[in-house]
Amino acid sequence: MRLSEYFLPILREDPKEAEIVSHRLMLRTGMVRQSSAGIYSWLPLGYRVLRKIEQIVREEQDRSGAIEMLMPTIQSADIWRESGRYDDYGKEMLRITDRHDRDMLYGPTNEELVTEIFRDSVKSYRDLPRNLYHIQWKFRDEIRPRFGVMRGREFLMKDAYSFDLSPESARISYNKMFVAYLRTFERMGLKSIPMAADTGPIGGDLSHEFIVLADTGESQVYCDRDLIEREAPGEDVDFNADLSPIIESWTSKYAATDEKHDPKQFEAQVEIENRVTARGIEVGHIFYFGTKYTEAMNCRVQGPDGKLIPVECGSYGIGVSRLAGAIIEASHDEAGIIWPDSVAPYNVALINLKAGDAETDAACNDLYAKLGNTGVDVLYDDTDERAGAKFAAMDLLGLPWQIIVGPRGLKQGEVELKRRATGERQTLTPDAAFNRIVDGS
Ligand code: 5CA
Repeated sequence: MRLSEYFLPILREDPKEAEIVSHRLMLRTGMVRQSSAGIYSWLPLGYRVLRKIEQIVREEQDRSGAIEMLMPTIQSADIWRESGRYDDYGKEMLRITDRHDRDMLYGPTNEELVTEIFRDSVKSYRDLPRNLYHIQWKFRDEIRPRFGVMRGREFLMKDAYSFDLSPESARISYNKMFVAYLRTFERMGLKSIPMAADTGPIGGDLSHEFIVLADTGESQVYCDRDLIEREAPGEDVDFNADLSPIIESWTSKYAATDEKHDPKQFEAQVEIENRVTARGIEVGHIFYFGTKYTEAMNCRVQGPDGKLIPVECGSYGIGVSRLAGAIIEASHDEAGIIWPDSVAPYNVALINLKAGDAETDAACNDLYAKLGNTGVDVLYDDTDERAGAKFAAMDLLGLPWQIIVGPRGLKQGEVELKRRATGERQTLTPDAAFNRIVDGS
């Protein structure tokens, strides 16, 4: 993309309303724009990041055996009356009346809707287990939307729902999501920590939150240092194998807890030198709630003996739009964002120091075309801004690589290559710069 043709409304000043660094940087780099309290437009640069995050989430859900679908944002109140949650949900639910005076709502989550679909489509034990997920906008009328996309009213969530015949089988489905989550966040360059959690309005008796450590996190967490230093399961993990040893190693030997729980228990488990107190951002939350919704909504399947069995369920959420903010919280410096390669909106910032100079333009055009043809996404600053402003803007945007091309270097046949994360600079030929980027760091 040529900057001269792009839509990138960078702000020169720090926006006053932003209390935390990710919100400030997302507004300054023109990633998002608030349209009402807690409701955002994703401008072109931000939308690219959102799609990359979404794609990683999707790939890891698919790998674990979950099946993608798409449910609507608007739901009928009837199914929420059936489950008993219509009144419980209170003011957080955005209620809508259609022209026929029917009660509708903008879905804050989808347990009811997916249970209704499953109930009406699946009759036999032979069709279980299944895990259905979608990536769809949700609405929760939060009292205090804040921190930009981190606590919005409208936000993008991945929510998966597992359907099993027995509690043991449901536990296997839960474990698959647990491992998929560890892998998902690791691929985004995040250290996520699973923490035993309360189930709140979703219900049930087994639940974990996945927390990313960052100074501006909303909750105080205590965790074992070993947990922070552990690596997530690799690509070779077999989702059909018994995953309980992996889950055990992340939950019992190591420990994490938060301020809502008794820190005494944590202190009993974790030696003093290993105790870390930090702030955390909740990027995912998984629940096993058994037959809570299926009993209320009469979702049963016929077992091998012909008897009807209520289906065992869990639900599994990831805050897709919140992750854009969480990644910035975890990866930035004074100059701006430092995008991990996997979610960067573009891989390379190509900076032309003398737009209009025939030789410089030609060298830039050549690199732009070659990188583009290799599938490397380039944001090409072909404008006639002064060099200092271009450098500051590109550091602010935080793309993983910068190639700086100017007439003086080109006289020696050279360009400069900079790695944003480390600040490391190298002078080399355009071909060598190209090769280094294509080969990876
Ligand atoms: N039905 C379950 C699992 S699908 C559920 O709704 N879980 S949840 O309430 O914990 O939400 C799942 C994830 O969505 C959270 O972990 C969080 O990352 C994200 N999330 C929740 N509320 C917001 C919000 N107001 N703004 C941005 N992200 C949010």
